[in-house]
Amino acid sequence: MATRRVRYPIAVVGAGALGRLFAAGLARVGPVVLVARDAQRAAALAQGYTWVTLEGARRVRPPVAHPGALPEADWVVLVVKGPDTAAAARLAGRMRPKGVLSLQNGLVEATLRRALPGLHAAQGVTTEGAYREGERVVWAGRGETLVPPGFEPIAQALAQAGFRARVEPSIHEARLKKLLVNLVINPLTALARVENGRVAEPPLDALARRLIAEALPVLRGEGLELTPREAEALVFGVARDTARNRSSMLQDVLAGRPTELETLTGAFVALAERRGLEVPTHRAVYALLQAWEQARGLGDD
Ligand code: KPL
Repeated sequence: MATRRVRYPIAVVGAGALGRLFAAGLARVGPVVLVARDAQRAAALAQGYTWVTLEGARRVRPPVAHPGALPEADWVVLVVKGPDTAAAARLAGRMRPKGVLSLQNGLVEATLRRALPGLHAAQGVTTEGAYREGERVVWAGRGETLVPPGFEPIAQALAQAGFRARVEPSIHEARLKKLLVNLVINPLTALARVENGRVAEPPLDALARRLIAEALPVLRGEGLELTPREAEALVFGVARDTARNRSSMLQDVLAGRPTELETLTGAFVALAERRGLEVPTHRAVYALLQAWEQARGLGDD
């Protein structure tokens, strides 16, 4: 006789900094399971980890699962890296959820929907800043999490857990704004090996302004109407709000892991090309980071 699987209200798929942050917070207010990449990582996480906030450090031990022993879940939150979207979405589908919400960087909704035909799946946005330091996860910058209509239970659970979270009807615009933020902060912090706040200061702010100016016509074509002033206020605002955070791309570079270069700057440069628009500064940061990845055998070739 088949044994019944445990069913959680929420599962977080992806045990990087953000996954650990959300799971630690959510575990304070209700059951949540954190799904790691494999049994070995799950076993290490099951020992617990340290969650560092401005108020201090505490030991947390949310339940952990892995692809070989998956529970069921009402709602799944995906926080894996861009290139892992399709595989993680299929995994999420095996948990028989009511809905799958991605809080990843880049524009991944099309991939998500292809991987989960007929399932309620969409992409939201988070600007929470967290990084890992060994087994510790540091909540280094309070951001905001916006979820599309239809995912109210996730917004409510996150808000109860102390995160700033709400339903955002104009989610497409929010996703494009987040993409702009990531196109500027992530490559600059990864190349200069600095925390997010430095993007709003000389000398990086000048480079940031160029990346913003080049990105705006391309993003306008996708439906984002922002003046350069508004766009700069947005990007520098996130940089300042998460000033002490290490961007996800910087964390990958420091750990010698492949970055989200292809699903962020790579995808953006390809989009600009399709629209016949020049984005030379984005191409330059792309080439520099691609060279770094290839020199370490991390890139595609
Ligand atoms: O999304 C982020 C990332 O690091 O990937 C920001 C918002 C820039 C926070 O660090």
